[in-house]
Order: sequence, then structure tokens, then C-alpha cells
Amino acid sequence: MSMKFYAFWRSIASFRVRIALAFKGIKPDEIIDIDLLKGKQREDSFRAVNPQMLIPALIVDDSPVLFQSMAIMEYLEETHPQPPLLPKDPLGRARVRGIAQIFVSDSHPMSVPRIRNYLTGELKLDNDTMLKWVRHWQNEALRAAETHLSQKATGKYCHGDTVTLADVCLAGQVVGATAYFKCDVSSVPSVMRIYDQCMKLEAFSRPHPLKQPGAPAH
Ligand SMILES: N[C@@H](CCC(=O)N[C@@H](CS)C(=O)NCC(=O)O)C(=O)O
Repeated sequence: MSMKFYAFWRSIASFRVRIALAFKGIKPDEIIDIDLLKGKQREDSFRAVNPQMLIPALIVDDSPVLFQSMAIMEYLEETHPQPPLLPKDPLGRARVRGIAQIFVSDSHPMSVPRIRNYLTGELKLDNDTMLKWVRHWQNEALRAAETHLSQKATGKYCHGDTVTLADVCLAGQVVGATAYFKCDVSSVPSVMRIYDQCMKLEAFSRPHPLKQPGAPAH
């Protein structure tokens, strides 16, 4: 099986897939950098790969492109079930997916380049107001997750004592909220405890955006 992975150091959605790949011990054969800071995602050559002009994207052998980080991670889970990223029981799986989706579906989309560019370019918001928007949605997600994580199903990680997709997505959320948008995370101690726990694992720390080729030193 050959894998071609389209990603970028700064991309939180790429970070999620990098973690899932590392966790399952999968090494893509080719990693293609799509420089979001230079707008490379909007060039025709990449649009031909993913018409949505978003990373990550994954091409396995000669199959049609896989897109959307959750779909890619579920594909990896189904094709490489060990070690698992989902619990076995349906209620547990639903809880894990629910926590993951708070970050993936509801807060991350509010902070991506196309949205920030639209707010400042089309709607003429100044940079501080745009950042206020981003931080608002980041904080909403963090606060909601914090409440879910106070349930007894939470353990060392978001769901019990083993890593799941919820932790993968939580890690992306925290990196975005802290390293990129300087949100105040003092009121979400469970989120931060789990993030710190995840970052002790190489499968989380090695794929960190700021450790990727091309990333700035800080
Ligand atoms: N829901 C998508 C989000 C993908 C996404 O927005 N990716 C960002 C980078 S993290 C991107 O490519 N942005 C380009 C842009 O906004 O123009 C996923 O989870 O894969």
C-alpha cells in the first residue's frame, strides 16, 4: 500500500492525521507540503486533488483522494485497527466522536485561513476584532469540552485510560487555542491535564506543528 499525504506544518487538521498515523505506526511514502501561508491550497494543481482546497488529503495507491481529517482517521482506524482509536462499545464510540466533533466541526472551522481572510478581507474587520471572533469560538468549545470531561467516563484521557480520537482532536484544539490564538485556558483544567498527558506520548509530541519542517522556532 502506498500513501501520499498532503499536509502543512501549521495545519491543525493535518496535525490530527499526523497523530493518528504516528499512533498506528504508519509512515506515508510521500508527504507533500501545501503552504497555506502562500495560498498554495488555492492553486489549480491542488484544487485538482481536493476541490474543497483544504488539507489534509490522503491518496492510497490509485484510489480516489481521501479528504476531511475525521474521515481519514476513521479510514486509518478501519484499515489499521491496532492500536485502536475508538472504544468497542457503541455508547463509548458515540461519546468519543461527540467530543472530537466539538473541536473538529464546531470550533476549528471558525479559525481557519479562509474564514479569517473573509472576516478581514470581505467584511473589513480589523485584526483584533477578527481575533476576538476566533477566540470566542475556541473558548466556547473548550468550555463545553471541560464540562463533558468532568464526567466519570473520563480517565487519564478523554475516555477512559486509553487514547482515542477525542484526545487527538483535543490536542489540535489546544495547540490552536494556545500557540496560535493565545486563548486563556486557565478555566479548563481537565482539558489541559489531558493535553499534557497526551504530549508525554511520542505519537502526539513528534507530530506537533511547531516540530515540523518549515515551522518557525517559536
Ligand atoms: N474539516 C476539515 C478542515 C480542513 C481545513 O480547514 N484545513 C485547513 C488547515 S487546518 C485548510 O486547509 N485551510 C485552508 C483555507 O482555509 O484556505 C478537516 O477536518 O479536514
